[in-house]
Amino acid sequence: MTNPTSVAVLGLGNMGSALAAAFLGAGHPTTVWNRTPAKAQPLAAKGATVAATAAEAVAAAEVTVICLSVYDTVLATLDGADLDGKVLVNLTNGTPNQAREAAVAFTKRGASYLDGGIMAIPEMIAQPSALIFYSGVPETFQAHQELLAVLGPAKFLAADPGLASLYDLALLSGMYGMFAGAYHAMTLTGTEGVPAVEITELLIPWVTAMTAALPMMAEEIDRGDYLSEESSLQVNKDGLDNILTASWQQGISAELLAPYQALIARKLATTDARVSVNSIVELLK
Ligand code: FVH
Repeated sequence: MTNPTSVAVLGLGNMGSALAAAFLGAGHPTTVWNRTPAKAQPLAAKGATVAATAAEAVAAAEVTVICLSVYDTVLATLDGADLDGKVLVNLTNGTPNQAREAAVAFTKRGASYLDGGIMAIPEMIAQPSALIFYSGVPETFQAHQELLAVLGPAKFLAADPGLASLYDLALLSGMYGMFAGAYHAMTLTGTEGVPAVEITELLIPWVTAMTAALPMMAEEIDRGDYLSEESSLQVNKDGLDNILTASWQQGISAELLAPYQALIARKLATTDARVSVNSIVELLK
């Protein structure tokens, strides 16, 4: 690489360390900073420059990638740093409004701001499966797209800095819904001594097969007509009633699934029972 972009990484937790290692591996001069300095040592051994302060790290690089625990920590960490003319890429998990507020605050101080959402665990960084969403100043993304692609496929969404966080949290919502169902399944069969690993072997192909229904669901939700006949409000209410009753009879809590059943019941109270279960999204709006 001729003239590789210099980069700073603030925050060397599990994810920040993986990001810094990826930049070093790709040949970018990399300065690192962490509140607890010992975490910088493995990266120093790989060629990173260790900064004594966050401000010193920002000053040393063209692009600063931030990966701290929460947004309040990001704001406190950059307090007092000279951001004029700097590019900040904040990959800390947060809400759309936190991203928008950070963009306003850092832009006022002369920085060009990109916010990001990492759809990966640290081991996936620099692999093709490590999708990262970005939003913020489009020209800044274009200028540094190659650098950011070192971390994994980089998808730019919009100039609104809150969009990356919105997409990130939406995908995480899907993940948590799946985990909630899996916890319930493992606990329910566990009442009869079935090991969690045994039911999981059956759960994985079942849940994978069910993802085939998602595009049809999404099209119906976009149309808003709820006329498909595959899966009615009534049949899903009956199924969830059985899950709740069986859970009670087997002596376990159904609190992860009860709100789902309650939402279907609420919709059923005012809607034809043959209407598609996808219509419950109208109650979420
Ligand atoms: N790890 C993951 O799988 C997920 C994947 C998706 C994205 N997340 C988000 O990435 C952010 C960082 O996550 P992490 O896994 O690196 O988290 P930790 O290993 O716990 O490291 C936290 C870093 O934040 C520093 N820190 C915390 N509080 C402060 C503070 N008051 N002042 C300065 N730094 C602070 C901490 O420093 P230290 O404890 O080592 O001194 C770490 O550098 C996060 O938003 C995830 O949601 C990761």
